[in-house]
Formats: sequence, C-alpha cells, structure tokens
Amino acid sequence: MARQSLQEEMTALRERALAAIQAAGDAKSLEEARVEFLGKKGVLTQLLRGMGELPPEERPAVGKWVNALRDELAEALEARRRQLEQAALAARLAEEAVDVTLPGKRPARGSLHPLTRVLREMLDVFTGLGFEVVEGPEVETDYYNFEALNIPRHHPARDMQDTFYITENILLRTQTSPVQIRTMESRRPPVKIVAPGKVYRVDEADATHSPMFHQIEGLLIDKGVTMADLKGTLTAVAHALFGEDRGVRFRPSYFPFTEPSAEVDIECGICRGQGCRFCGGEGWLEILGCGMVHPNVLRMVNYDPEEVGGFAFGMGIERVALLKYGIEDIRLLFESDMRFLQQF
Ligand code: 2NL
Repeated sequence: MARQSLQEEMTALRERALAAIQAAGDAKSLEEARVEFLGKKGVLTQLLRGMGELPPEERPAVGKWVNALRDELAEALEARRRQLEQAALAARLAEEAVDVTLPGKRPARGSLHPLTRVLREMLDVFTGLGFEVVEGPEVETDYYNFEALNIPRHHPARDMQDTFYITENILLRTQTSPVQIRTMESRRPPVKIVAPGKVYRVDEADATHSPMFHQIEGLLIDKGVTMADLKGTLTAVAHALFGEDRGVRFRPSYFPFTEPSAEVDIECGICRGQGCRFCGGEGWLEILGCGMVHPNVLRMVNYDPEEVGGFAFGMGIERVALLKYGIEDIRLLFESDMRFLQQF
C-alpha cells in the first residue's frame, strides 16, 4: 500500500514539474521552476534525501526513477528554454520587420524664398537691359559709404543713431553705393552696373522696417547720358516688374549723391490710382529713388563731369516683394515661418 502511494506521489510530482516547465512564459519563471524541482534545495533533492526512510530493497528502484526524472526534467527545461528563445526572436523579428512594399514618404519639395525670387526677377530685367551684376563688401569704410557719395559730415545719415559703426571709420554699409564707387574707381566709362546685396540701418523692426534689408542700386555712366535715358530705363524696369499696364510717375526729390533727384511711383494695383487702403489713399506706391549722378561724386572717382555723366538709382528688394505679392509685414520675409514660405 505504501509503495502504491509512493508511485502515485512520484507520478504526480513528475506531472506537476512538467506542467510548471510548460507553463513558464519567460526565462525568469522557467528558472524558478528549475530551482523548485532541480535546485539544491529542490523537490528532487529532498526526495533523494528522504530515501533513507525507505525499505532498503526499494531504494535502488526509487533512486533510478529519481535520476531518470532529473534527466527528463533537465531535457524539458532545455526544450522549453529553446522554445521561449525562439518565440522571443520571432516576436522581435515581427516587431522590427520592415514592409518594403509600403509606399515611401516623399520629401517635401522646397521652393525659392520670395526675396530670392524677386531678386532674380529684378536681375533678369537689368541684365536684359545690358547691366552687369557686381558685388562688394558689407563691412565698409566711412569714405566709401558716405564721403565719396557727397554725403556731408553732419548729414543725419551719418549719425551714430542711424548707422551701425564698428569703429569710428568702419561700418556696415547703409546702401550698396560703395560697390559702385569701387567699380568706378577701378574702371573707365562706360560703366553699366547693378549692385544687389544686404544693407544695414539702425531701425526698430516693424511692419515696414528691418535693421537688415536688401537693395539693388544701378549706375550708368557714359558720354552724353541724359535724364531721358534715366526715365526711359526706369519706366521699362517698372513695367517689367509690375506690368506694362501700370502707370509710372517721376516726382522731384533730393539725395546728396544725385542732382537732379527723383522718386518713382507705380500706380496702385489694387485701386488703379483711385486711392485705397493698400496705397494709403495715395493711388500710387513709391518703388525707387534715382537721379543724375552728382558732379562731386564723379570727381571723387577721377571722372571728369564735363566729359561723362550718368544716372543712378536704388530700390529696396523687400519693398518690391511686399508690393508684388501684397505682403503686409516685412518681418514675414525673415521669420522662416513655413506656413508663409510655402505659399511661394
Ligand atoms: C533710394 C535711393 C538712390 C543712388 C541711390 C547712387 C550711387 C552712386 C552715385 C549716385 Cl555711386 N547715386 N545711388 C542714387 C539715387 C537714389 O537710392 O531710395 N533707395 C532705396
């Protein structure tokens, strides 16, 4: 009877052990099962220890059975370990799988900045009229930025308040005119150039001002250049940029470096000259300043004003961009807001 119950106990133990091994869902619970049944203080070890209480004739059979069970459980543990490992690997592979048949994500296509577009369009117009594009330094001397342009010592433009001075004599250019002075110094007439680039003025940023902005200045020097050449050229430029149907007018103005001087307006594209919110009720929008190059400026570069003369002009690129595209705040051009830039 005792043997019968030992048999049953051993069978139940075997089933319990195999079930625990099968039930282990990860390496940790599998190890717990191993310790419980095969560990130094495990169930099987204890069974072997308790053999002393068995009748001697039963010990070899029970010992043999325990050893067989130990081998069987070790094998089951190893099999389960491999199973778990493979399941983990399969799960990882499934998770990391790349579906190479999925359509790719198209990178967003970039577009040119509105300032770049306007600048290129303007340069196309000027080169189409035979002007050569020249560039020069943004850090300039007082001489090239002011003195050579006939801007007198106490002119407000030379004020510390308006110009970014680096030292007493070195500054950030406030126009691109110094490029034209340098070009005239290094060449003999005829000179027919445009100078685009960044310029700097001490200004609080607001809807119409920025301490850095872009300008294109132009210069034509030759024998016998007249105000009629200026008017014809700049009218053609205004029409090319804003449309042939837009009215263009010249108003007398003043610049130290030109005489006579004028400002050029284009008919408001919204109200066609009637006056509206966009043009501030004027019917006209100012687009550039110009004039016949002052004899003093010609003398500064050793040109003889009795022999040659010409016209010059300057226009803000931001201003043209705002007018062409109906942008209401210059700061939009510098903020890199994709919602704004993607419209171009
Ligand atoms: C404006 C006015 C102007 C010039 C720039 C110039 C350059 C030389 C000689 C004479 Cl080297 N003039 N430049 C002339 C008239 C106007 O710009 O309102 N710019 C935004």
